Amino acid sequence: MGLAAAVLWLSAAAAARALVVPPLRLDGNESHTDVILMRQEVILEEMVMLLTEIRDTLVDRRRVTDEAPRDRVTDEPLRPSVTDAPRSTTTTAKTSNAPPTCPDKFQEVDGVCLHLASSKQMSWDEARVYCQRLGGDLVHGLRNAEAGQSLVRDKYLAGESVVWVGGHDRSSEGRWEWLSGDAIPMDSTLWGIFLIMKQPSGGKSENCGCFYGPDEYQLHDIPCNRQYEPLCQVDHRNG
Ligand SMILES: [Ca+2]
Repeated sequence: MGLAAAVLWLSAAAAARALVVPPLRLDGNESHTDVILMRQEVILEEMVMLLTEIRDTLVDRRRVTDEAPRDRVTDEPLRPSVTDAPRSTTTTAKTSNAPPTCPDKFQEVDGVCLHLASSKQMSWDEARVYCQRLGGDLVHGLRNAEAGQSLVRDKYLAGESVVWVGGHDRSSEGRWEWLSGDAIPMDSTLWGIFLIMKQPSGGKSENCGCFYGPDEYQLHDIPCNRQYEPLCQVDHRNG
């Protein structure tokens, strides 16, 4: 996601405005080190203010969605993407009329057996274990991920949650792949944008994939130890 990078970028702009630094000593003979420390303090104050604004915005959005009547969720139209990227391959979740072939707790979405563990917060590794105990793993594969994206969008209002998916670049930094081993192309329409940064943008500190609610559940990279809900996938019982 690159939050730290975003904050540093914005703080650098703020620091550029903070060219007038008050003298640290009464005699005005502050050292070069003193001036540098003062400017660093200004930058840190700007960073705190920016992070506070981001936190307050997220809290407000969470409060609005929490207060929304749940029976309105399914009537909520899909909102336009922040990226305006084409979503031609993303469809609304459809439940098959065919006899159920998915194991308990799983539902069929566009031919895929999926389970969204709502209200269960855990790390990416813990999420894998959770899904494996149900006989599957975190959702993986482009088609399956798109079905999962539809499920999450239909279940939640935008911005309400963040969901783990089975994409990562742990094997080789910058080379994203599904747990199946299939590559996730950098130009995939699944990737979203955080602030001004096209995802993935977190480098070595962000190696796990999630569907990020504030960005219409587009794919983002994020630290693997964050606590989110698992989106599990399992094979059909008869397939
Ligand atoms: Ca990475």
